[in-house]
Amino acid sequence: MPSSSSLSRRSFLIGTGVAAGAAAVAAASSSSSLASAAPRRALTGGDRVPALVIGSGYGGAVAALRLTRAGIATHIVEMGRAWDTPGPDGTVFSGTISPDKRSTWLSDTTDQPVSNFMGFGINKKIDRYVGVLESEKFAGIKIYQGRGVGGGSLVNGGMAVTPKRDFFEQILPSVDSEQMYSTYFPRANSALGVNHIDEAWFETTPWYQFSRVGRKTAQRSGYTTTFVPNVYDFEYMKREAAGTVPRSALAGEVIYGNHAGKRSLDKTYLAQAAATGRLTITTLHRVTAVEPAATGGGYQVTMEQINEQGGVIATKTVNADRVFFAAGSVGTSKLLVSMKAQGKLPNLSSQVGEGWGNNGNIMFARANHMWDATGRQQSTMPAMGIDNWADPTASIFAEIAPLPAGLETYASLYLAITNNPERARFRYNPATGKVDLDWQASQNQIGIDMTKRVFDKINKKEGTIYRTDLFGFYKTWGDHLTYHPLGGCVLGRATDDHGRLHEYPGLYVMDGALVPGNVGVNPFVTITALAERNMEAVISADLG
Ligand code: FAE
Repeated sequence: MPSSSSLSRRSFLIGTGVAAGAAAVAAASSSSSLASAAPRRALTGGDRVPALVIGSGYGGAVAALRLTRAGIATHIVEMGRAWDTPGPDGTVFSGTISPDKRSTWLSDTTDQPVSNFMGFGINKKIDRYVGVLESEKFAGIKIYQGRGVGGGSLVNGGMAVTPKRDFFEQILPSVDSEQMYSTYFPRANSALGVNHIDEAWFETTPWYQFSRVGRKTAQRSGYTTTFVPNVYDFEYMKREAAGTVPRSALAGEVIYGNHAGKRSLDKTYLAQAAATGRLTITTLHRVTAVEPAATGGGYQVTMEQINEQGGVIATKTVNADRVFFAAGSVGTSKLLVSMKAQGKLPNLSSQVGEGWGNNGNIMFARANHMWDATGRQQSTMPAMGIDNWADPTASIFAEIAPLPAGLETYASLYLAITNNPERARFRYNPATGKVDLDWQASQNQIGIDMTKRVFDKINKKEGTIYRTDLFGFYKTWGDHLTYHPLGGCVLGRATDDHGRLHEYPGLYVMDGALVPGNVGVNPFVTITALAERNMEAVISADLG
C-alpha cells in the first residue's frame, strides 16, 4: 500500500461528474494505480446500472472494491462531497481550533463533541454548508457521522481495533469466527493500512504525554492498558514531530478531516476500486427511496441532488440490478424502515429497524494535578486504551483520548466503550414522514455505572475529580452523544447470514447496521471485515 505521505489527496480524487472525473484521471496520471482508470461520470436520471452502492463509508468502500474487482461496473451514490478540492484559503478541510463552514453538515453553528470549556460554550456560528461532520439529533441521543467520499473515515480517530474473539462470538454466533479471525480480519487490517506506533518513540515524545499520564494513573489503580493500532501512518507522524513534513495529527486535525497522514478510505479501498476503471461516485446525491422497478426487473432508486447549502436542485430515478445499502447504521436503517412503512418494500423483515445501540459510548474527563500535566502538544490519534472488558461488574474499554486545545488543560479525556446491553429501534413517524429512534437518555445509566466503578477508583487513588465543564455546565458525562452507531438491520435477523435482504433478491446491507449494537471496541475494523466476508459470499453465489 502506498504511504499516505507520498500521495496527495488530489491524486486519489474520486470523480464527481464529467469534469471532476476527467480531472481525477489527469491528476492521477503519474500514479500507475489510477492511470488505467476509465473516465467516469455522474448518474443521470433514467440510467440503468448493474450495481448501485448507497454511501461511501467502510461497508460501501468494501462493496465497491470487491464488485469492481469482480468486473462489475459499480456506482456509489454519496450525499456528501468529495473532499479533494482546496477552498479559497488553500486547504481542503476546516481547521479544528477555529472551524469554518466545512466542519459541519448543514447547520448554522458548529456542534463540537466537547462543547464547553471552563464555563464557556465553544461552538460558533458558521454558514450552512455540506460540511464533513454531522451531529444527527434524535430525541434521546446525538449521533456523530462523517459526510463525504470516505464516510466516517474522513473524521474518525483512526483507531483500528479487532474485537475480542469471545465477545465477537457472543454477538454474532452464526458467523464462523475461525474464518473471521484467520481470513477477514487480517484482510481488512491489511487493506485499511493498519499500523502500530513505534513504542520507543511513544515513550519519549511530548505528543503522547497525555497517553502516558492516562496509562500511569490507570496502572496505579491496577488497570491494564494496551497499545491500539491505527490507520494513521505513524512513520509520517514521526516526521511531523521532526518538522520535516506538513503537520496534520500534530496540528490538531481529526474530526473535521486530516490533510495528511491518515489512510482514509479515499486513499485505500476507494482508490483501489477507482483504479479498476469501473467505479463512478456520484456525490451530493441523497438516496430517498428504493423499490422494485415497474418494468425490466431490478430496483428503482430515487435520489435528490443537493447543492452545497443542502437545497434540493433535482430529483432523479435510476434503475439498478442490485442495490447495496451502505449509508451507515443510521442512514441504512432510516431508509429501510421508511421503505417498509411506506409500502415500497413491504415484505422486509419486521426485524428491520431493531437492535440499535451506541456501542456503550460514554465520554468524560478527569482533572489531573498540576504535576500531571497532559501536555500542550497532543497528537489527535489515540494510541492507547484501558482494557477492563473482562470484569463483568465494570466491563469497559476506555480509549485515552487527546484534547488538543493547544494549551495545557491538565485534563485526561476518555471515550469509554461500555458493555451496555440496552438497545433501541428506529420507527417511521407518519405524522412527520421521518424516522425516529427511541433511545432514551436513561439507557446510558448502566454504562455510566460501569465507567464510574473504574474511574471513581482512579480518582480516589489519585486524589482527583471528574471535569464537569466540558459537556455543558456541571455535566460530567458525555453520554448524550455517540461516535459509534451500530445495528438497526442486524446480520442474521433483518438480513440473511450474509447481509441479503432475502425478501428482495438483489438488495443487500453491508455497513454498521449489521452489527448488533455493541462490539466492545471501536467498530470500523469489524464493519470492514464483515463486509469483506459478506461480499465474498455474495459475489460467488449471486454474481458468479
Ligand atoms: P459510514 O462510514 O458512516 O458511511 C456512510 C456513508 O453514507 C456516509 O458517507 C454518508 O454521507 C452516506 N449516506 C448516508 N445516507 C445516505 C443517503 N441517503 N444517500 C447517499 N449517501 C448517504 O458508515 N471507529 C473506529 O473504529 N475507530 C475510531 O477511532 C473511530 N473514531 C470516530 C470518531 C468520530 C468523530 C466519529 C464520528 C466516528 C468514529 N468512529 C471510529 C466510528 C466509525 O467512523 C464508524 O463506525 C464507521 O464510519 C461506520 O462505517 P459505515 O460503513 O457503517
